[in-house]
Amino acid sequence: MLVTNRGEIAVRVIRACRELGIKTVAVYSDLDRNSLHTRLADESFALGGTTASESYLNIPKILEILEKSGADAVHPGYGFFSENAEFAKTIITKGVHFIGPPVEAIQIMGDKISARRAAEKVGVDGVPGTTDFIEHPSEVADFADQYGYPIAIKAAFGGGGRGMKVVESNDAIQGAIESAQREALAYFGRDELYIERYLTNPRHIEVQILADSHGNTIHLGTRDCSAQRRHQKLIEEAPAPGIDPKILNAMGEAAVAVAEGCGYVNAGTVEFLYENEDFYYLEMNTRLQVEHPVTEMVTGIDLVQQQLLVAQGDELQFTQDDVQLRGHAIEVRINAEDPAEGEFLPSPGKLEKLKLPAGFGTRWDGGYEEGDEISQFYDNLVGKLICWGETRQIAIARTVRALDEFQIEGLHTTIPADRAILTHADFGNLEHSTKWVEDVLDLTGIRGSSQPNSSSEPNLIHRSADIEVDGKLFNVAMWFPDNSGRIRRNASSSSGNSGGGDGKIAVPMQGTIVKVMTEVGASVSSGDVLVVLEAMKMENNVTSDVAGTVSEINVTTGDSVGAGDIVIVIEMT
Ligand code: MV4
Repeated sequence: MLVTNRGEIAVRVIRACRELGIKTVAVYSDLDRNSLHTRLADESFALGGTTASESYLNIPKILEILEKSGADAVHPGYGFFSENAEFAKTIITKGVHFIGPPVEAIQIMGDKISARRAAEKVGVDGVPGTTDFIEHPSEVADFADQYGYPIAIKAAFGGGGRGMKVVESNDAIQGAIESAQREALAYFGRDELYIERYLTNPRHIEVQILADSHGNTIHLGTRDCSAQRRHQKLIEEAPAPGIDPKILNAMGEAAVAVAEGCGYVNAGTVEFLYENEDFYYLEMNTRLQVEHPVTEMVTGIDLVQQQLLVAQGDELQFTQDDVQLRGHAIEVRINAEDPAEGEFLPSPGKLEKLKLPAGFGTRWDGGYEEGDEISQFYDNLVGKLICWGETRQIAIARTVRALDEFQIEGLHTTIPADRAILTHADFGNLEHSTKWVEDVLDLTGIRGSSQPNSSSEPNLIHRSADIEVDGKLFNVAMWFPDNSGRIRRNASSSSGNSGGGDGKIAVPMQGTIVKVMTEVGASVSSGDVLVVLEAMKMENNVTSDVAGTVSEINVTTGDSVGAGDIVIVIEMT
């Protein structure tokens, strides 16, 4: 088995292969030479290069290694080429198993409009919307006349919220279309758009599908992925809580119908939006998902093992009636990001210390060991903590207990934010929807470590030590000035303004300039958008916090910028 991925999912697949006696071949970039997935694989081949596009997305190099290794199967993991029909076709054409669905199923579900049509064909309704590309802005206004605002404008070849814009009124239509097209073109190379009525407070519910090549298609229950921020899932759970079992079963049956309708084989996920006791089909993901472990924990079924068995032609060894859900499971994605009071700023670095939790019902799917590096060049997921409990309350308590056992030094993680979510009454009482993390949760004071507000002392190194005083053990946190001569950046606030209203406009995080919205000599007021920054997979407006005249523009479209870089200077009036 050639595993064309990295990090925790590569480790996950390699483990499942080893348990079945399947030899494994890993690939690695220059930065991943000594990574955990290469340490666990039977053989490892160098891809060369550093960035994802130079390495894990380098198809000629992957095919060369496929040839050299003699592998007769390829597992893509998730992300990268996992939903790329051309990649799957290339692999299959070489007589090599692609661990995933048939190419045609990938193609049907890759385009959101054909995916909607495929669902409607089997009687599964999506959110009220169109199944043709938007040809003219007037179509959006006409749709609004029929369904009212808000309306979601979505990229037909998009996913994960990219290229999705919400329109609240007629005068916002043109700008939203242009922004959605820009984002879709930048990310997917396609800018076709379609529209749906926008559900303002839905829960994001998905159904795990498993189908063999003998016509057996079953579902393995639901997952709730509503705790997310800017379309980045933070916490997932199974089964979806607080929903009538009849509705959950109806979602499961609808998902099976969609899978059967497109000739699906292997593992896949059908996504729904749930609001006011009703559910609407959203899209189908033709890959194994990051959050698959919560389904494994409540069903006792190893999904990667099932993928491998299905791919070698086996029939499923259990029927729909055999699938019995027990208890509740919660997954926390632990990313190398500083919650930074809600900014979630990337925090790559070396895992100087990584002590993991353990105990009953406590699982860690991680891609790294102590001493490994979390690079800025790849997804910053360190690993996933998955906890099972007889009830949701026990699962929550166990997850919080396990989070408190982590000892991670050398970089910041999202753990403080994850803990804030899990211990919040709204989460416990199921009063959260997909907008809750961004619109309701207060992350004031929640930062990468409990060090004091670092804006006054931006270069502090956090260390902790066990100190015994009169026979009693204390864990003492300390902060030392970091005199490593790093460049001091302009302290920047959340909206990208410079900290002190001095006319020096800095960006709040690393990213790419998508558009400069002003010019030298222009008069600007506080709050005017000056540049559009693509960061954290979204477009972010960087606004002025002063009034004056633009005197310097230091960037242009396509420039990469770091947190705190001054991009515009304004001569204040
Ligand atoms: C929606 C929606 C509400 N109404 N479509 C987000 C990414 C992709 N999976 C589809 N998504 C959504 N589509 C309509 N018509 C809500 C979401 C959504 C979401 C939206 C905003 C903020 C967070 C979200 C998390 C999950 C789903």
